[in-house]
Amino acid sequence: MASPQIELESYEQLNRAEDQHTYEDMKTTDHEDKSTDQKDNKIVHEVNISWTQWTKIFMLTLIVSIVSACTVLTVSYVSLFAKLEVIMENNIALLKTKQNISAAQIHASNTERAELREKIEHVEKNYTFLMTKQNTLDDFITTIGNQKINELTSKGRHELRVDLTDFEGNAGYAKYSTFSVGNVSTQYKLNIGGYSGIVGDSLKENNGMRFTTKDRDNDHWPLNCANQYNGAWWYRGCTIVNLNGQYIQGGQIDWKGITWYNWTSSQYSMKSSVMMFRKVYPPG
Ligand SMILES: [Ca+2]
Repeated sequence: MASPQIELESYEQLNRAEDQHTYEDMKTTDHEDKSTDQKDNKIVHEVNISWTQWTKIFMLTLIVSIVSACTVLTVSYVSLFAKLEVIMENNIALLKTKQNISAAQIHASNTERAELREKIEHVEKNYTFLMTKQNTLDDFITTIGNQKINELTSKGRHELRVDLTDFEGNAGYAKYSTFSVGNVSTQYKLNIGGYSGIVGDSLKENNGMRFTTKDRDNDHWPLNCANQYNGAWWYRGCTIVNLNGQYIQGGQIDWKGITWYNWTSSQYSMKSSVMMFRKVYPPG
C-alpha cells in the first residue's frame, strides 16, 4: 500500500498532466481559431475582388451591348432607306412602263394583246422596258430614252434582256449580266458583257460605242450609220444588230430592218423586239 506522501505526489503529477493537456488543448483551439479567422478574412477578401470583377464585367457587357445596338440600328436605318429608294425607283419605272403598255394596248390585236400580257409578266419581274418594237400594221414603239436609262443603270448593277420574234412564230432571247449606259457627256456609251441566250452574242460588236443619231455621228464609219441603217443605235462601223431599225413587213432580208445577225445568219427583219433591264442583287 502506498504511503500518503507518494499518493500526494502522484495526485500532483496527475493534476500537472491534466493542466498540461488542457493547456495544449487551449493552444490547439487558439491556433484553430486563428486559422479560421485567417480563412474568413481570406474569403471576405476574395468575395470583395469577385464583386469588383463582376461589376467590371457587367459594365463592359453593358457598353458592348449599347455600342452593338447602336451599330445595328445605324446599319438597319441606312439599309432601310437604301431599300426604300430601290423600291421607289422600280415603282416609278414600273408605273411608266405600264402606262406605255396600256396606251399601246388600245389599238392592239388579239396576238398583240397576248404579247402585251407577256410583257406585263416581265414587268412584274421588275424589268424596266428600254425599248419595244412591233413590226406589224399597228406598229408601236416605246422607249424611256437614254437619259433615263443612264439614271437608272448608274445606280447598282443591272442586266439586259432582249426578246425577239420572227414572222414564222419563233422566239429567241439574249441576256447580258452587265448593262449600263453612260451619261450625255459620254454620248450614252454602251457597256455590256456576260452574254447568255439562244440568239447569239451579236451585241458585243456594239459594246463601248457611243450612241449615233441622224444628227449626231459617233460611229467609226466614214458616213453616218444612223442614216444608212435608218435607225439610231450604238453603231460601230456599222452593226449586225439594229433593234431600232425600220418596220419591214413579212420577214424580208433588209439591213435597214430590225436585225440580229447571229440568230438568222442574215439581215432578216424581225417581227418584234423588246429590250428590258433590271437591277441585279447583290449590287457588287
Ligand atoms: Ca460616221
